[in-house]
Amino acid sequence: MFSSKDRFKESFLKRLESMCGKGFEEATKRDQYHTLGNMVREYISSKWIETNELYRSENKKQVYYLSIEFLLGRLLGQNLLNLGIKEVVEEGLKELNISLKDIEECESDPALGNGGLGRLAACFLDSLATLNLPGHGYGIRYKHGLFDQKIVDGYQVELPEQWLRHGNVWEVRKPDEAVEISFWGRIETGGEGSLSFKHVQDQKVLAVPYDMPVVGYRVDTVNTLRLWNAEPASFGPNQDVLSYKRETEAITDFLYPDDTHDEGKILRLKQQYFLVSSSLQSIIKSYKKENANIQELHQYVAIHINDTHPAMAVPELMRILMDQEGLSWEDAWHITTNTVSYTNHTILAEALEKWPIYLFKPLLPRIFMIIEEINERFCAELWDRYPGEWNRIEHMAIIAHGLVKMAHLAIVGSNSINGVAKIHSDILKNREMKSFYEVYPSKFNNKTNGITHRRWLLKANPELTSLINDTIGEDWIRHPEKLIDLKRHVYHPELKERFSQVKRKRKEILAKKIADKNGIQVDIDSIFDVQVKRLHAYKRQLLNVLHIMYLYNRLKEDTNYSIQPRTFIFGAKASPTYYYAKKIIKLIHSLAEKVNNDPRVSQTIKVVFMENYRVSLAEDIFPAADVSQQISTASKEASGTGNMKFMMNGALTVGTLDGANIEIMEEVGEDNIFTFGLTAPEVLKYEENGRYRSMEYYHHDLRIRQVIDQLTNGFFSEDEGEFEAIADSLLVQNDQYFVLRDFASYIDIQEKVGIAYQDRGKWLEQALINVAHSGLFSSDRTIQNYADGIWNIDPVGVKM
Ligand code: 26Q
Repeated sequence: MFSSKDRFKESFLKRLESMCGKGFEEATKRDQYHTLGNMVREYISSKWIETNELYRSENKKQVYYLSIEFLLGRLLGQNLLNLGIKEVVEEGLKELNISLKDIEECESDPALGNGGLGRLAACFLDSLATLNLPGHGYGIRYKHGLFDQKIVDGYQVELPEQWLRHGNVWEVRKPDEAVEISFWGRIETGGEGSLSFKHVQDQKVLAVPYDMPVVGYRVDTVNTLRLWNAEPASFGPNQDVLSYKRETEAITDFLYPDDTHDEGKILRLKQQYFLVSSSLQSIIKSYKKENANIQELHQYVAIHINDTHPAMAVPELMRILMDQEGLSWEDAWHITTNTVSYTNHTILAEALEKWPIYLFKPLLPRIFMIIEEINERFCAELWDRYPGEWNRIEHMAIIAHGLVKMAHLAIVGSNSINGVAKIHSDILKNREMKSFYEVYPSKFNNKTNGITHRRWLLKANPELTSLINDTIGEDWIRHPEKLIDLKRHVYHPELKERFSQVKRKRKEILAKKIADKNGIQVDIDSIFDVQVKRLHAYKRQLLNVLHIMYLYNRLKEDTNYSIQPRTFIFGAKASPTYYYAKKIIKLIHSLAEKVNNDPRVSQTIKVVFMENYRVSLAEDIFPAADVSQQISTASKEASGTGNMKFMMNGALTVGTLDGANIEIMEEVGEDNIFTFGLTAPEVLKYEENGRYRSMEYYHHDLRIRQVIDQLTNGFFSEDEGEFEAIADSLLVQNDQYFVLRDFASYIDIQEKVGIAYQDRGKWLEQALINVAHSGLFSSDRTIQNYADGIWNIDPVGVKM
């Protein structure tokens, strides 16, 4: 049906009638979307079946990537592209007077993640399939993904997201493969000789898998993303049926909207065990179908846990191996630790997961018993190694002070612990997890993050893709490191000119969106200066805001002050319970109001906040950016991945020496990036010696004093208390993230950016150099590193 555009048109029209019971004229856009989606799904299914059969028959090692989040983004366009049928479809539709883009926009954006960690998982799936690697995702089918953000009067309001409202063409429900999960109850110990454990009076929940195909780029491999849905298992005679139903279904109702600040909610713990237990049961079942010997599990199965959220994979695998497979503790431990590997995504102490025993033990009695045993054996080992060093042992224990420490569990129970950028992995080894590094030096390693260039370049920026193809051919798509071939051409006037046109076109597209949504007219010739990411104090959107306030003041005070016009674009969701973050959103809006309505200032600068930042919006933003703001306090951003998406689309980075910014600088060279601010060792030193005094910066720098005073003196012509909490964070609470300390150097670097932009030719060269070096940050490279260095898996050649 996709072999030619005429064939396609014919099938499409036929299918439209049979699926929607409507003629072509009556059919809505959504009807068209459903029709096309179904055709594509059918096209995928034979490859999917073939892949699964091959995995069964070849019986090679497979990896299972467990993640509480998969931030997929829309799938129709990506699947068409990966299958190599986008052009046929696009042209066929065109002849029917239908725009593919319009159809694509009918798809809801599956937002089963908060930000970086969830999006990384989605990029990894794309790379695994494309590299023909046998790797599958396991996650949760949240009924409601991350909330939709509405801005009302400058304040964030959260609305429930409803991605399943019109169904999901990409999923297949597999009720035959459902498994049962036990919560609550108690454990009866019995048996003679060898102990046995029976979980009684438990509450059972049914986990039903929904499988989604993961299509590799122009290969026949189709891997699986398995998302679990919670349903009632069976209704007992004396049960309160309604409340049981409500309680079970609640487990997969909502994604927790919390990015990095901890919320110890029992439902979240239930979600975690639900994911882990259903996934492990299903993995073991399918392993046992092909393999008689459970002792060899680790030779055929790798289980990766994306942060500590699925860390209960360690005790759960122990439980299955001992209680169900009858293995000894020693054998089970050998297999478990050789199967599980773990990625850490954060160094913020407050984000490290800890669960109170009083929540944990009653909900998961057997799992708790096993963790206690792991802890006792681990502490005994430590005692042998460090006799008498109670403090050290208590500090490293998995259970201490009434808390279960998930990171400690993950480290002890896995064979590999990796950070997500060089500096982050070094900080883990030398500071945050130093004591564990001393015990298990060989477990620690780095895997610098990456992004899939197929979504963030081929799909998001077809204009730049064509330009690259015209310049260096198409080899780079399969081998992204070959983007470096562009480097020979960056000084060619023709390439520069064409790149400039591509950027301009993409800025026009974004400008139109901004005009439609925000009612703000922005200048295409201004610098598009963008900061899009979750709102968090450590990411320092506030530093960006204070700089804009400073510019406003200068432009007001000095009519001769002339700078390159700039459009400051923000996009960010704040966790609904994060008071400070929500205040920053309000502040951005108040500032926009002030700046954009000033007849003179607004000719030079504008401020735009784009509502409901999400994957689909991101695909319009990255290609249009000139400047990428990556200004976290050094040492706090584990890696960042937006930085890579900007770079790949030819934006220049303004950044601190943090996370992967450092590796970006190493790649492009110091001349092609704008770095500023404290370094990580300087920040860590301040934190140790406590010598930072933000008040001194307030008193000694007039520019700082002016902008901070404006937060509380009615400058924004609102309630004077509105931004007091922000001013307090900077002065009364001594500015935890060193905003004032880095303020002056940020102003300097931003001034340099403005000047650099005016040398048009040079700027274009620098942008192209960034594109040329972005191949290193393809998730294909990252996944190959995981496959070789951690999972020990090889490609399986699916050929239809
Ligand atoms: C924890 C407890 C309760 C509820 C929610 C959570 C929770 C949820 C999501 C904690 C953390 C997250 C997400 C973290 C995250 O996205 N980290 C980012 O991971 C990226 C991929 O490695 C990095 O690039 C970023 O630097 C890092 O911040």
